[in-house]
Amino acid sequence: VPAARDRLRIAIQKSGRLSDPARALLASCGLSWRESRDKLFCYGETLPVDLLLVRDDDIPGLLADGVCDYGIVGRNVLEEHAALREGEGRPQVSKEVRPLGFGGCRLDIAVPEAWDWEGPQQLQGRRIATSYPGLLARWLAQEQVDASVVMLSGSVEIAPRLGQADVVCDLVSSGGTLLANQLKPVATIMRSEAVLAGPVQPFADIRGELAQMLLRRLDGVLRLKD
Ligand code: PRT
Ligand code: ZN
Repeated sequence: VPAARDRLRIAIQKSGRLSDPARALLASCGLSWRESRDKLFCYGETLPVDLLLVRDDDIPGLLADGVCDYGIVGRNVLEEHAALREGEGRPQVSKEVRPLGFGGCRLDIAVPEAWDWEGPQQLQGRRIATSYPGLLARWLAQEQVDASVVMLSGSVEIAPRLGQADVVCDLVSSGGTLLANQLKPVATIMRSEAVLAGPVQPFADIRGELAQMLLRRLDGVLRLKD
């Protein structure tokens, strides 16, 4: 059982695509912070809501360990963590609470431009490079395709040219990166955007009230946006 706390802690990406919009969104909810010198921790001034600035990949684990109460992270990262947990037979302790409307992208299968795409069965026996082995394995099982997953933490699109894999499963937004690597998207495994992730279980201390207030403000801001 995690210790009682009287402040909320939200993890956001330290630097990357989601950092600025995440901060801007929370600021428009009326939050402000006094930054610590090392800028890993921002102490909430207007409300007892602090920020932890981390790598996006660390956010699901920080939530699962109860180090943070909420996180702003790509659905792709959150769901990958959930898929790996599920594979290990561990229960889910965090979930998507709100979609946030920025950071949109797709997790796509992309094949060499010259391929005539006939469907997922064409991936049978192939090597697929990805940074999302959990989500890919889940999709392959659903499509009843037996393929080998080559885990790469970056530069996935170059893997076919390097002979490391036949096709890729990677995030796509404009499609420019695929094009530059002579690949074309043929199937979408997941549609993603930034989400607010939070606990499955409600808070048993004052954080419950803080969370309700935060969500109320967030809903107001999100409603104004669309
Ligand atoms: O340092 P840290 O680990 O925190 O950052 P990171 O480099 O892992 O993450 P970052 O900032 O690149 O991405 C954070 C999140 O942004 C992702 O988890 C997605 O939810 C979301 N997002 C939205 C994207 C993209 N769009 C995107 N295009 N993440 C990555 N990309 C990549 C894509 O894979 C391709 O290689 O950007 C490249 C360019 O994409 P195109 O299609 O526009 O050419
Ligand atoms: Zn990352």
